[in-house]
Order: sequence, then C-alpha cells, then structure tokens
Amino acid sequence: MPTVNRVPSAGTVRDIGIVHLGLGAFHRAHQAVYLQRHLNRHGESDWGLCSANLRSNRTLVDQLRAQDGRYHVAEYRDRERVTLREIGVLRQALYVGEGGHELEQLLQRMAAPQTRIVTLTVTEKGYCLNPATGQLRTEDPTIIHDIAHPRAPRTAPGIVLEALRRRRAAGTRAFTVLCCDNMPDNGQRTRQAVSALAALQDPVLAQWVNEHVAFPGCMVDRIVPAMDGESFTRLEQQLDCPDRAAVVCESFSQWVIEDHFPLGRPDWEEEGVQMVGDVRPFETMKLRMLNGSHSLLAYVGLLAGHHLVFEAINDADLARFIARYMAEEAAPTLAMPAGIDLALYARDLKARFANDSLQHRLRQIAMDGSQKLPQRWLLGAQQLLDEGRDLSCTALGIAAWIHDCTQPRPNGSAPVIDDPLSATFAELAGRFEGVALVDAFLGLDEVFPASLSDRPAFRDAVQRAYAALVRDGMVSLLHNFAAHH
Ligand code: CS2
Repeated sequence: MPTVNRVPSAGTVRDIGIVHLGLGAFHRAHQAVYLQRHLNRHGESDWGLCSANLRSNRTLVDQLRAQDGRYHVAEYRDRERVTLREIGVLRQALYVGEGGHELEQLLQRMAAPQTRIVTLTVTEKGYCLNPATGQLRTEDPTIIHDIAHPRAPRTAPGIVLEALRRRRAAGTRAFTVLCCDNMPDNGQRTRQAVSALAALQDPVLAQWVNEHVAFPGCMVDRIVPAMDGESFTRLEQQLDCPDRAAVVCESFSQWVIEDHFPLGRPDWEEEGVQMVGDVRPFETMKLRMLNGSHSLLAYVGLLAGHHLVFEAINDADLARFIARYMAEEAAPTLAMPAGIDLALYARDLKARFANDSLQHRLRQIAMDGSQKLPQRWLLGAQQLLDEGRDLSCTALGIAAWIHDCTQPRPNGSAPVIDDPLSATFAELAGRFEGVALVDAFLGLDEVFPASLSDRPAFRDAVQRAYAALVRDGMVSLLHNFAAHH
C-alpha cells in the first residue's frame, strides 16, 4: 500500500475569475491544481473556476455538480508515494449541449466583468484549424454554422467570440484567452482561429479583437491518462477515495506562460509556474521531445504488441529507439535558452514514461494523429532535412502511423480510428496499398505541407521504412535498429 499525503481544500473562493472550456481530466489535474494550491496558500481567492464541457461527457458534469464541484486528484510519484489533493476551486460546472440553456449560462459567465481569463483545453481539433498551416478550416460544417449563427455558436472559437462580442457591446474590457492545448505557438493559433472567424462574421468586431484581446502562449505539461474502471477501483481500494470525478496523474507538473494578462492574473509563480516573455522554445521542446516520443511510443509500440506507455518503455529495443529519436532527431532541432539541459530532460522523460502507477494507454495517445503529427514530428523533420541529418526514427513513426490507420486488426476487422480524417483513411486503405498507399498518405496536405512531402529524401525515407515494416514486422525491425546503434 502506498503512503498517502492528503491535502484537503482549505479557504474561501470569493469569485469566479476564470472560465474554462474543456472539462477533461487534464484540466482537472493541471490548471485547477495550480489554482487550488494558490487558494490553500492564501486562504481566499478571487480565482475560482467555472468550467464547461462542450458536447462531450455530460455524466462528469452531473457528477461534479452532485459533489458541489469538489473532486480529488491523486498524484502518483511512484507506487509508494501519492499525494491525494482535494479540489474546491471549481465553483461551477456546465454542460453545453446543442442549443441547450447552459450555453446561455456559459456566455453570461464569460461576459461577466469578474471573468478576467478564459482558458481552453479543447484538444487540437477543437480549434477547427488546418493542422499543417494553422489556418481556419472555413469548410468545416461547424464553422459554417458559426458564421451563419454567431449568437448560437457550436465551436470553441465561436463561443469565445460571442462572449467577446457581448463584452464589447456592454463596454466591458476583453478577457485574456489562454490556450492550454499542445499546439505550436498555441496563443497565436488561437488568435488566428478567433480572429479569422470574426472577420467572416463582423469586420468591426474582428478589428476590436485584434486590438484588444491578449492571447498569451503557454506550455503545459502533466501526464494525465483518461480514467478507466481499473483506476477508479485502485483509488477506492488503495486510497479509500470512492470519487467518480477523481483523476489520477503523475506528480510532475510544469506550466510556462507568456506574461501578458491585461486584466490581471493569479500569482501563479508562487506555485512554481514559469512566467516568461517568449514561451516558444519551451513549447517546441515539449512538443518534439515529450509529445513526439509519446506518439512514437504509441504507433511503434502498438505494432510491437504493447498497450500501455510503461510497458512500451520497458521494452529495451523500443527504449533505445526513443532515446535515439530524442538525441538525434528532436534535440538537434531545438534552440534552448541557457541552462536547459536536453540530455537531462530526455532522461527525466524516460523516467516519467516508466511510471507504472499510470494506466496510460497507447491507444489514447494514438488518437487524432492527423492533428498531432505536424507539430510533434513534421516541423522538426523539415529542419533535419535542411541540415542534411538522418530522420530514420521519424520516418518509421510515420510508416507505423500509416500502417495503424489502414491495416486490418489481427482478428481481421477494419481498424477503428479515432481521428477527424478517419473516413479519408478508410477510403485510401480501400484504394491503395504499398508504395501507392504511402504516397497517398503523404499527399494529405492537411497533415504534410508540400514543402515536406515534395522532398525526395523525405518520401524515400518513409517509403523505405514502410517497406521494411511490412517485410520484417515491428519487433524484428526495432531489434535491428537497436543492434546497429
Ligand atoms: C499525449 C499528451 O495524448 C497525447 O497525445 O502525448 O496528452 C501528453 O500526455 C501530455 O501533453 C503531457 O503533458
């Protein structure tokens, strides 16, 4: 049994200063924890949270309401040491289904003068941007809807924009928008989504957004697997915590934020948040080193027969492969401020992946590959090619992704792929195979910019990796990889 350090919620939340969109496990275990620590330190706070789910997981919202917004976060350092934190800063939980009255409640809350910050974790696809270019997908049916019906928005950018429109009309200053999703230059991407939508709705509003709304970027980091039955049972049996809204995560947590909050912000630095002028080096490091390795572990690991992250990283061949990716294909593309040791960062990441208290499914990380690959692998791959460097690990990752998206499962059934492009993948899988299939995938310009897919060195590397994968299978391929390095 682990030693449990229990930290109850202590203090009074005087006001709701932050509205959050995307009430998933990550939000509950990351942003909410920083605000909770702030509350416990000061005994009172104006930075209470109102958090909303847009269309997914009504059950969780109902559960949280039944518990008056209170829930627990179990932070596992390892199997022996756990901190069980009670969260009391979540003062309002909303579920915004289609056209429901809670959309109105959410918009009123966002328009209220005491709301000074709006944070988002709606996943990469929630911004409705083309993953390769970062431009608004104006052909997306939900964006088409939001252009035609600005007052009844369905998308996250549409909701942010409608709230800003109300603030402007009421003479209330704009809140600051803080994107907490794993996208490159995430503040700028979010600005792009909101202001491009505004330009299509109302040019005057678009100009006001451009002049008055701050979109600082940030890098967020904490490994928070989706909860499953086993995790709930463990919480109940080991920690005596029968909380159906609880979350399990690692003890590590990092947040680096660009300090641009015109209406003020919590004293986050007291809780260890790094407030910086330019977050991009940190964000790029995290995306390529951590998330890039995660996606490799997922696609390569699944094909090597693994299901969980810690199992995959305990496979010696796969661990060597990941170490090589970090040292030779991710780190060389990064320009870090003085004092950041990428070799040390890589070692710490390996230890975090090996945390066997977390049931982190590779299949969860494999989701939405089309939205993740550009920032995790492909921007770095362009740099590697420019510098004449090898990209064998990245090429095998892309080959494994194509294979995972198209090949029937061992029982013969068609793959069920959780990705906005899944219908396209199924169509390509039906029409092509081998070299032609790889070509067709590399031709998906939402994922691969022409500046990359046009380069013969890149195409050849992926074609070779795919051919080797089909010929030898992942296990023996990884073994050979390890033997030759
Ligand atoms: C993961 C991330 O699911 C994924 O794609 O790579 O959620 C990862 O666990 C977090 O970014 C860690 O901070």
